[in-house]
Amino acid sequence: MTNNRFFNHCLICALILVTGLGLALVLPWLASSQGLAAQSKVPVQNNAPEATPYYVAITGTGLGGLTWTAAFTNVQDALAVAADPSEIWVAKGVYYPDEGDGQINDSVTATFLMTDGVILYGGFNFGDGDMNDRDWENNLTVLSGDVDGDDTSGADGVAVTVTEIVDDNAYHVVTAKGVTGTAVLDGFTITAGQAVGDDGGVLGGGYFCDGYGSGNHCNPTLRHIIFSGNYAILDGGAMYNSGDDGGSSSPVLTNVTFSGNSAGFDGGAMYNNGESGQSNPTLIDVTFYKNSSNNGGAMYNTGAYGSSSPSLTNITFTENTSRYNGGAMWTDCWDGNCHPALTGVVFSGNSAERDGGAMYNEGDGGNNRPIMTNVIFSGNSSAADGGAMYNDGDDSGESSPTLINVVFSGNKAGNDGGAIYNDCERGGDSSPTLTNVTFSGNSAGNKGGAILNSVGEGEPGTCSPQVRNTILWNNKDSSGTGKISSNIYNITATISLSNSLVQASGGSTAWALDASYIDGGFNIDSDPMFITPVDPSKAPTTTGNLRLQEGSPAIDVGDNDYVVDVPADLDGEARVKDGDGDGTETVDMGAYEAKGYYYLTVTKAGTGGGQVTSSPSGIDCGETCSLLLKEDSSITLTATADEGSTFNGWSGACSGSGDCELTMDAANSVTANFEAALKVLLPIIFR
Ligand SMILES: [Ca+2]
Ligand SMILES: [Ca+2]
Ligand SMILES: [Ca+2]
Ligand SMILES: [Ca+2]
Repeated sequence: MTNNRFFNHCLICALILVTGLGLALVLPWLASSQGLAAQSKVPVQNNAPEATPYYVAITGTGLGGLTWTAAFTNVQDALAVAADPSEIWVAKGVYYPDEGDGQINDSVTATFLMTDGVILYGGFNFGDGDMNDRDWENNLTVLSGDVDGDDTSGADGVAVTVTEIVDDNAYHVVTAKGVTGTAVLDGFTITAGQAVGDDGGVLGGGYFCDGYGSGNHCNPTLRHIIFSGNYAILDGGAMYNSGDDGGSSSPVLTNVTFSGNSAGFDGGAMYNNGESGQSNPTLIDVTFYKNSSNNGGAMYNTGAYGSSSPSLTNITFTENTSRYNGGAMWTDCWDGNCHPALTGVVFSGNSAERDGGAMYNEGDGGNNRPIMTNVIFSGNSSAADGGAMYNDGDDSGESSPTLINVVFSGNKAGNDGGAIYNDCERGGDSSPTLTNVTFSGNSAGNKGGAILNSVGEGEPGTCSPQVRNTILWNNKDSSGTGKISSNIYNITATISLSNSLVQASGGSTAWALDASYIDGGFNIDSDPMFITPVDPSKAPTTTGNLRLQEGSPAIDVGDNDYVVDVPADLDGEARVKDGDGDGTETVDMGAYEAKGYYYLTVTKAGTGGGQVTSSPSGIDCGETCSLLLKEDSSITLTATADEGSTFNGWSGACSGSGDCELTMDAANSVTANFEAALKVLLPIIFR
């Protein structure tokens, strides 16, 4: 099995790099801020050692831990002596929580306990003297729950999936209780936890963060961590954050990967419990890959009677699965308040066997208002409703996300709502606000290839999504493509559309739709000319490129008022550009702003005279001293002095006295300086 194992392990290691690479194609600004490839050597973090660190190495001698040679041979012995503040430096290798003085061998309740002021660093080679020598990705430093040593994991000791766990493993590999951000874990792989015990032992196989109960908290810091192959029989396969019943649990995670974790119930990787309390974790540069559960294949947030509003920045959810709802993420806000903030997030290839292939937003009796900026939903699928997203404003609750610069591409629902299903039955409200969203290539087996809005029967609710600067084109339902119903289907609901490209609508000038489609004006109906269209009959698919070709009718026809606070598009490019070269910057429809046109202006100065010409031609100054040029185009200016003058060089966007070469990534102004030649009066000498 070694080949297979090697391949699988490489998948995990490579994922960090490959993810960055894949994103470079999809979302360059996201990838650059992620910069994962560059982080294998970790620079010195905020705190320099407060004291001589304690050292841990398998090859140590266990003589006090104050040098590498005297290093403790297990992590528990270092934790036992580390006071606040201190650091523990751990060399590569596999470490188990049942090892160390006072530990009971093979005990499933053994756990590494985090405390305030103690920073654990993994990723060293034995003998490394400098934090900069640390290489957490190559010097794998593993905290393993396989206390009885019989798992089928490979030589590196990392469980790729939970199927490698055998017999007794620790209920929680790592535990924290009542800690602040000074409890730091940095540079480890946490694997093979198996939460199958009693009481809390069924939650958080990899990391149990206990902030339960009034006045309690659990807000640790995790950096450069991989959670792989952890299991919980109930919730939170890898990590469970308990802030319920008046407590709070809001850890901060940076550069973390959750891969191959699983839960018997909810939150395959992560469960954030803010029920009657709060759980608002912060995640930056985090990857969720192939995790699974009943609901929320990767992440489950509950803010029932409380709040759960995680902040997610630069996150990928890839190929997570749920047996019921929310293939990647579920947020349950039953009688609570939830406002997850997602910025720079990619949901790709996730699936649910019921509703919400990527995301399920439950507002049942509460207020669930996620804010999603620069998000891609691509190739997700659900067996029933909402191929990418299901918004449930059931039972007088609200589920109304705000979406800005979002793509729904190649998602598929077996039943209704190929991309989004808005459910406002039983007096609920599901009225998302969509600004600069692109829907194309999505498919529903029944109705609403892109969006289905359902008030349903019985006690009616409110479904009235607001759609602006948005493209709905070539989505598919059971009636095929090219109809309004194959894009949007309303069941006694209404939808307002303005400044949008709406297929089969006739546009605002020839509105062809019934009263459930409210024409807010300036809508159009023609092929948006995507660079690579997505075939909805191929959904779920992650292929395609929904940026606009030059000459697209969606360029410069949005309304700038809707993007006043939106500085960038989905590519991180300026959100408003002059895409048609008429000198006015107007926002495009859809998630991507097409390239703009910028003026190049040439000015002549000095006492002399001359001409400035360009290649390609267009500038011939004196006569023509300004030119509108396509963004990123190149132009070369040449100055030629008149007789009796000399060219004295450029100022402004160019310098020197050679040709002026410019790339038009903004408006440019250049000055050519000509000086009159000095008149040399030759003395005439008479003899
Ligand atoms: Ca053991
Ligand atoms: Ca075992
Ligand atoms: Ca534009
Ligand atoms: Ca324009």
